[in-house]
Amino acid sequence: MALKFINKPSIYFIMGTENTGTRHPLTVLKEALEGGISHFQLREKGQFALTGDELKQFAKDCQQLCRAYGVPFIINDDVELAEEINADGIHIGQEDEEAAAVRKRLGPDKILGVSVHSVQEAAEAVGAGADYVGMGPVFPTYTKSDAKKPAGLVGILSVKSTYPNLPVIGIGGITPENAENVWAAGAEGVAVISSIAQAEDVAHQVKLFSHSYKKGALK
Ligand code: FQP
Ligand code: MG
Repeated sequence: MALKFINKPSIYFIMGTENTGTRHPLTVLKEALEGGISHFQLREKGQFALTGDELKQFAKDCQQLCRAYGVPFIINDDVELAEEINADGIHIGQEDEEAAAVRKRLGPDKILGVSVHSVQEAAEAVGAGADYVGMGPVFPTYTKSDAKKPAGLVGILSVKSTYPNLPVIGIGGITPENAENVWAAGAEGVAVISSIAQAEDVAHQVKLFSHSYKKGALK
C-alpha cells in the first residue's frame, strides 16, 4: 500500500492527456517519475478528454508506471474510477462529491485530498477525514479556466498556523522560480501541471522543483 504521509518537500505532479502538447503523456509521466516526483494525480479534463474504457486503460497505464517507481497514484474527481482500478487515492474539490462521503466510500487506507481556499474549508476537510488539502491558486494560472481568485501564500500561511499538522499542497502557477516562497509559507508540497508537463526536459524540471526547497527552507 502507498504511504499516506505527505512530507516536505513533496513534488506532486498532476497531468491529463491534454496537458502534454505533442508529447505522449505516458512518456512525460515516465520522465517526471525519473526526475523524482513524489505524488501523481491523473486529472483528465477538457474537450478531448478520454472517457469510458479508453480512460480506464490510460489510468491503468499511469498506475502501473507509478507503481514501478513507488509513487502514489491519485485520481482527480472520479471516485468510481478510483474504486474500480484500486487507485491509491482520490482528490476532490468543493464542487465534487462530499468529502466525508468519499472517505466513507474508500475506507481509511486510501489517500483523500480536498481542495480548499480558506481556513473554514480546511476545517471542514479535516473533519471529513482529509489526509491533505490542496490550497490555491497560489499564483494566477491559465491551466484551469474556472480557477478562483488566488488564495495566495497568505492562504497557506493561515491554514498552517491553524492546523500545523495538516499537510498543505500549494497549487496554481507554481514554477521552480517562485516555489521557494511556497515552501517558506509552510507548504509540505507543490502541485504542478504545466511547468512540468510542458517542460522541454521534464526530469530536469522536476529536479529544479526539488532544489527550490532548500532555498525556501532557509527563509
Ligand atoms: N489541489 C490539488 C492537489 N489537486 C487539484 N485537482 C485541485 C487542488 C483542484 O476540484 P478542484 O481541484 O477544485 O478542481 P479540478 O477538479 O478542476 O482539478 F492538492 F492535489 F494538488
Ligand atoms: Mg475537482
